[in-house]
Amino acid sequence: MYGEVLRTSAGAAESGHKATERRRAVHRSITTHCCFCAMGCAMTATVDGETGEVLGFKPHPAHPVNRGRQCMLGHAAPEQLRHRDRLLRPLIRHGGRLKPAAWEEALDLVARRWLDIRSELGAQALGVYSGGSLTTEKCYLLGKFARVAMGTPNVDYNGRFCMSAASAALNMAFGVDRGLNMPLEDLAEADCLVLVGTNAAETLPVIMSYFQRAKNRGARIIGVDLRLTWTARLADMHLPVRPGTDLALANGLLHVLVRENLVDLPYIAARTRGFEAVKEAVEPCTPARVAAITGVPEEDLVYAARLLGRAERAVILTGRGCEQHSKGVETVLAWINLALATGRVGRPGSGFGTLTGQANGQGGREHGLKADQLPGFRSIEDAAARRHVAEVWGIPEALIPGKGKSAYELLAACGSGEIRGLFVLGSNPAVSAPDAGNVRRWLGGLDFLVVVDPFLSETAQLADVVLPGSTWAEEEGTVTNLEGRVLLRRRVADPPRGVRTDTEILQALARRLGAGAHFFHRSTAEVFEELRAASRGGLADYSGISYSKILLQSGVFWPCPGDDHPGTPRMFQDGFPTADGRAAFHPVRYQPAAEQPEKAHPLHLTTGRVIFHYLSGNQTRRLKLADKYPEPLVEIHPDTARNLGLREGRMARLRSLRGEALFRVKLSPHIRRDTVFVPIHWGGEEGANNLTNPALDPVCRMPEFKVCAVRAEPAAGSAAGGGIPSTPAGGWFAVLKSKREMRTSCTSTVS
Ligand SMILES: Nc1nc2c(c(=O)[nH]1)N[C@H]1C(S)=C(S)[C@@H](COP(=O)(O)OP(=O)(O)OC[C@H]3O[C@@H](n4cnc5c(=O)[nH]c(N)nc54)[C@H](O)[C@@H]3O)O[C@H]1N2
Ligand SMILES: Nc1nc2c(c(=O)[nH]1)N[C@H]1C(S)=C(S)[C@@H](COP(=O)(O)OP(=O)(O)OC[C@H]3O[C@@H](n4cnc5c(=O)[nH]c(N)nc54)[C@H](O)[C@@H]3O)O[C@H]1N2
Ligand code: SF4
Ligand SMILES: [Mo]
Repeated sequence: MYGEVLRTSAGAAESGHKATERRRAVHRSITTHCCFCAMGCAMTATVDGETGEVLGFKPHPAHPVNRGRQCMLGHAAPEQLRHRDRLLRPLIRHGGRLKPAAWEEALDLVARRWLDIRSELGAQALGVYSGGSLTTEKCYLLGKFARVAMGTPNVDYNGRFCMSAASAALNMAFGVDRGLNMPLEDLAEADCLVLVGTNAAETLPVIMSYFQRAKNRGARIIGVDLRLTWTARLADMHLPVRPGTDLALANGLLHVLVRENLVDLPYIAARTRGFEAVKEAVEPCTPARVAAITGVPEEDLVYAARLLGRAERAVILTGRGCEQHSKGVETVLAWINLALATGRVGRPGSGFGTLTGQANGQGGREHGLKADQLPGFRSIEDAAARRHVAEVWGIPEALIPGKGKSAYELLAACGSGEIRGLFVLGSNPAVSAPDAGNVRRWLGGLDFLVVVDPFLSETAQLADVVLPGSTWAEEEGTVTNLEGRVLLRRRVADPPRGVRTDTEILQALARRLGAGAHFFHRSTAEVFEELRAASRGGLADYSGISYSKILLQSGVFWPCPGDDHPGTPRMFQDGFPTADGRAAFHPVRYQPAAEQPEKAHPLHLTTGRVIFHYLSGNQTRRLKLADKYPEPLVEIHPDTARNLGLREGRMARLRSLRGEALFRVKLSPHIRRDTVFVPIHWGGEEGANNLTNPALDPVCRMPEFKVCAVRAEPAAGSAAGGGIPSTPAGGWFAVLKSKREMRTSCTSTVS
């Protein structure tokens, strides 16, 4: 399936001409995987065998993840490879401006400044900030680089802003964090799907084909979102919840299920612990009370509970909508309680899962990019885990630092002066961190900021040294998709002339820091061999996975603890990896979001994605696709807009206690009247994160991206600009291959 197919191009026009004969090229087909979302769609690149030039990409017709489908982001991804904005030389700041420099000069400077900071203030004054777009090999190497080469405990990644709430809840309830603990195929087998705070139609578009298959079999779908999104339109029921109240909704549903005897008592007795405390906790969560908190009508709540409770097989899936809150962990636990009480987890076509976002959001969090973890999902505070990893790394255990600071706290430590030198590789926190105005000031005030990126990001613009990084198709490596399937991204093209791969950069810096011997890998495959060994015996055990096995099986699901082990598509069939083999219920009680609307800031603000752009936008704002959505739009209900004097296509200024931002107005009857939605893909004065609240979840340190209080007012500004993109009939699913599948049958409207 992944094999390189050699074939000769012999176009009709070429035949017969000697000159063209000579140019007959041997073309190669190389299978890789999309760099954007966590579906990990397989794509095939055709490469000129003589020149190495990439001639084109198309979705892989047979790979089981996407079977010939891809979305418009996947289609646009290859434009990055030879984009004119690519950074081709290192940049060093001189006299306030970034100027081109030679590689050796830039690398020497970076190492020298880090060594200076380290000897003056200690290694903990250095930090590493990274992201889930990187391959698992790079994540592994960077985690090791921070601890072994730089010697600092302070390494974390943007997954803290993404998956950390679900990750903590999964660990607490099931003993392990794999986003989907069942294969994607199971989703198509469900009779009821509950989609909580996910707009998969725009964020994981290809997954919609699995939902649609379930629906075609008669499955009932419940969508929980404060907007009637294209995802919610696939649903039979839309529950337009008030932002930040999903926990109350889940408890209310469980209350009804208990009352109506729709819980699975034999499953609860055999496979779980702690149900009685949860039953008690949901006792007061009557439909009337829950309706008052969530805004979801009582009868809809009861109807939804019955749909879920009576379905033979049901899956509950959460997205960032319900997770990115200061009560994110408890909210996910509340939905897990529902899945456990109805006996779903560990059964075919059933279960609970979180929809991982970034291409390698899963692999990144497994192999050592988190401040508290070592490879294989090992705790950095566990003595046996430390010994195992120290042995693989060939260093004394005492040299592995302890737990470091979480992402937002790492950035805040740049502001307080605790961190003086930061190394950013694979993230753009000047746009994507909460309360970004402050974060930009903190980053700008550092003694020494180094950024590695293929494009000059807003964070790179603040740096002292910028190193041109490679893109996904320029370096081989594995990624783990949202279902826990380890995939191999093959290298399709060489980096542009002047650019080094991320791995080469880490190796060159390690040498200069005196740690070269620990980073002496001759290939990515060698890094993978090391990480396999480091993961052996851990929860995310990759020890039985090899590149050849991935190619043979179209991906391998972890855990895969031995060479002859086939991998584990569906987990928990025989038990949970907890001390007693049971899943744990956790009683949770609703508490309001950290910030509520008040007179000066009367609206809820929520933030999220549109299909045309990816995350901080540093990659996608440059692509042709951006013409379809060139500037950020604030979605607001027409009645709310009228009261505030806001008009379609004109500008609005939003203000929160933290800052302000400008957006063009898009009227939408599909959003709650008390809430406005803005996309996150811009920085500067269009930055959603100028407004957001950095209140953190006490357990996982997730910021409250999804709800804060704002006011909105008309702003001066031209009515020109990109205009409001119109939505194609049938919604964005129209970009998927089988348009025929797209029907909507929503039964409720937004209040
Ligand atoms: N096109 C595109 N695709 C992407 C990305 C991208 O940037 N662009 N990013 C990738 C990444 S990293 C991630 S993490 C995923 C994220 O994927 P999603 O979780 O699907 O994305 P969001 O748009 O952040 O949020 C989903 C929905 O939550 C709703 N929402 C907001 N607040 C609440 C609330 O309090 N409760 C409930 N129930 N719903 C709420 C919003 O209206 C929104 O429709 O997408 C991945 N895929
Ligand atoms: N308000 C609000 N804020 C949010 C969210 C939200 O919903 N609301 N969502 C949060 C979530 S879920 C996430 S995941 C974060 C993500 O936020 P960021 O981490 O800022 O996301 P990206 O834009 O993917 O940043 C990746 C950077 O690395 C570069 N890059 C990509 N691939 C490579 C590579 O292989 N090598 C190198 N060297 N560089 C590479 C890209 O050009 C880009 O500049 O944002 C969070 N911020
Ligand atoms: S669904 Fe995700 S992985 Fe597939 S093509 Fe689109 S962005 Fe890429
Ligand atoms: Mo994410």
